[in-house]
Amino acid sequence: MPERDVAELLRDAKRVVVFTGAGMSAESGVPTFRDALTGLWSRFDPKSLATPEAFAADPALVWGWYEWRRAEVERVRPNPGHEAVAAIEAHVADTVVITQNVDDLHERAGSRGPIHLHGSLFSPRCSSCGKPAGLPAPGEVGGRMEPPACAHCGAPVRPGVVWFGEQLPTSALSAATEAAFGCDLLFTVGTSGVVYPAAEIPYVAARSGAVVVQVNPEATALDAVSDINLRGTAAEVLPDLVD
Ligand code: BV8
Repeated sequence: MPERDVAELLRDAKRVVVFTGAGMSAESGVPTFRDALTGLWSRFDPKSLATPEAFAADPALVWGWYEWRRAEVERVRPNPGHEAVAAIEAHVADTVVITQNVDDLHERAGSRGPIHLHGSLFSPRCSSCGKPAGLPAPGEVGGRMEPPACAHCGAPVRPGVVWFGEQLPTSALSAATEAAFGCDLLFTVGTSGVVYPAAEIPYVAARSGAVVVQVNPEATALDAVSDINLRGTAAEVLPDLVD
């Protein structure tokens, strides 16, 4: 189905879900999850670094990686793909954005309140008592950094993200599942669809009768559940779908 017809589907939709992954932020210059392993971290597999075990073994290595990634995000801007998602929300009142990304580019593009299934670089918390911690003042990043101590209990502060082997926030996952179950059109944008349970979301939408449209320059595991595949990048394809 060409992009023109997808624009028509969008015009007739009652509830839209936009489900995004690392590819959504690629054209802003944010390294995708796997591309973020450069320099000090280039010898690590993301699945080994983004884990509670890695943080317990070497908090400075892991905290330094996230502070470097946060500085990278602060250095860039939302791309036309993020802006098109915010435009969809302005056109279709009942639009829910669900992201696997830990950056704040959807918010900075004007999206009202994306559901962050895997947390955020901007919400560090205590690794022991769980209390929210403030963001450290900007400084030199790129290497090991000792995590700050929690102001309440003194334990190390950790990034506010969901690591491999950790449960997703129950409220985020149930809100996302409920939105997918009730939508009539779901866009999956810039995700390889391999990380669960997040990757379940497009299947929930498909099972409840929604049309699933994938935006990705490459084939992914989600080809299997997509009714329409728009083979292109987020910043190229999405702006053409909204007037
Ligand atoms: C959990 C935060 C259980 C941290 C991340 C089945 C069911 C449940 C769990 C599992 C399961 N099978 C395996 C598991 C375990 C695991 C998992 O899924 N492993 C995978 C690798 C097989 N899942 C978990 O551990 C989850 N937790 O299940 O807990 C549990 C239950 C009870 C009690 C305790 C525990 C937690 C997973 C969350 C991990 N955290 N992020 C951080 O960011 O550092 S995941 C991280 O990787 C990202 O958030 C993202 O979700 C994922 C990367 O995926 P993508 O976003 O898709 O990015 P990727 O680079 O892969 O692909 C980019 C795509 O974009 C590509 O397709 C590319 O073609 C495209 N692209 C590129 N440029 C563009 C573009 N598209 C459009 N435009 C462009 N310009």
